[in-house]
Amino acid sequence: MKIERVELRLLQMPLLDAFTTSFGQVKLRKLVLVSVYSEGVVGHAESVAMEYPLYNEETIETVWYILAELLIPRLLTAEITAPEDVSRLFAPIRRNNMAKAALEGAVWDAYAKQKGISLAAAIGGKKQTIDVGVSIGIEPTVDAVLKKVERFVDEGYKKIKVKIKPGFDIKPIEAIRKQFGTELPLMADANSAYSMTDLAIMKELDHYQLMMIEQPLAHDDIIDHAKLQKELSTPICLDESIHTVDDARKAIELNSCKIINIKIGRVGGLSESKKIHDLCEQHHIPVWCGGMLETGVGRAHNIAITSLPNFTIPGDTSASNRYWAEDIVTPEVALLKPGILAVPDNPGIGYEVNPSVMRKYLLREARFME
Ligand code: OSB
Ligand code: MG
Repeated sequence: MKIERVELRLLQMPLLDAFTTSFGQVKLRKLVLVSVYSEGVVGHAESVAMEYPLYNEETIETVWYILAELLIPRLLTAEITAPEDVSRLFAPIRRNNMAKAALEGAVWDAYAKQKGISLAAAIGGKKQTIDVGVSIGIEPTVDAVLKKVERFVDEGYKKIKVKIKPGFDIKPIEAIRKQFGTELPLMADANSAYSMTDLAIMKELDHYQLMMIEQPLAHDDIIDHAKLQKELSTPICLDESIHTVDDARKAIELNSCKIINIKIGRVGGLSESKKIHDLCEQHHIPVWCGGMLETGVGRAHNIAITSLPNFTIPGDTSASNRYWAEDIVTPEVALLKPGILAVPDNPGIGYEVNPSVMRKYLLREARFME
């Protein structure tokens, strides 16, 4: 695969409504769109880093810097035969996984297009449709949460995830269970907002038959999570703590979690995502695909990875209209049936970038050639 050119674009897109987590609020989503030109095709992917280093250590600008100064120059001068070579090429550079994943993902899309197969097929996915859920941020009131849950339940989403933080945890969960019953597939995501001193709150949450509690403790912890898991019957799911297949192996060995959320960006790309998927499958740890407020480009990558068999729990890949008045892809990502997305079978990610929509949100662009 000869990589002839790489283009970076910084986009800023308004969210339909603000998304709030225990670590902060996003109203305008900034992201880096990466396009790789190779032997007659163009592959696309996006970086999921946030504007500030509050979820992980990366930011939009560190992603841009690492891509422009280190990763793209390496890729343009390397001999690669398959996308798996890209993660090996980037391995000497520590972390910066979201930067790596964006470029690796664009190469995967180009590779699949060159082969004339879907990205899902290129990584070994077999599912033709995937069940999907939706993530609901922290809202100003419990009533506002209930309204959102109602809307997404009506749209047929197969899992409802709500964000919690100290002071806004038991109340929304209790209210959701009261209105929607215990059959509703419900989980909570704490984004590292608690510590072991909050054990009493965790034990109270344990009474609500949640599918899982996601990342309750520190972003870099797998020890306390193992202690906490011993005290709870609700499965713990790790998000922030897992960056590599080795992290996943250690967390499984320590019983730090019973479920893993795989985000392609957080783990440095599709190749590493697949390794984590395969390891979890061997250990009977179900996985699901997390979201990072992606445009349709990132959603398409999430759909492709979710087509692997051990993605048995609905993820956060909702339709474009969950966040965007207009998405940068055509067609937009839309539910095939309530709570179900189709896995495209056309070459690559299966969605086209719409240049006129994309240009509306463009803040900066740069082009790199050997
Ligand atoms: O922890 O899963 C998370 C968004 C930004 C940062 C972290 C997370 C999230 C979400 C949103 O939960 C998921 C989505 O894209 O809908
Ligand atoms: Mg999370």
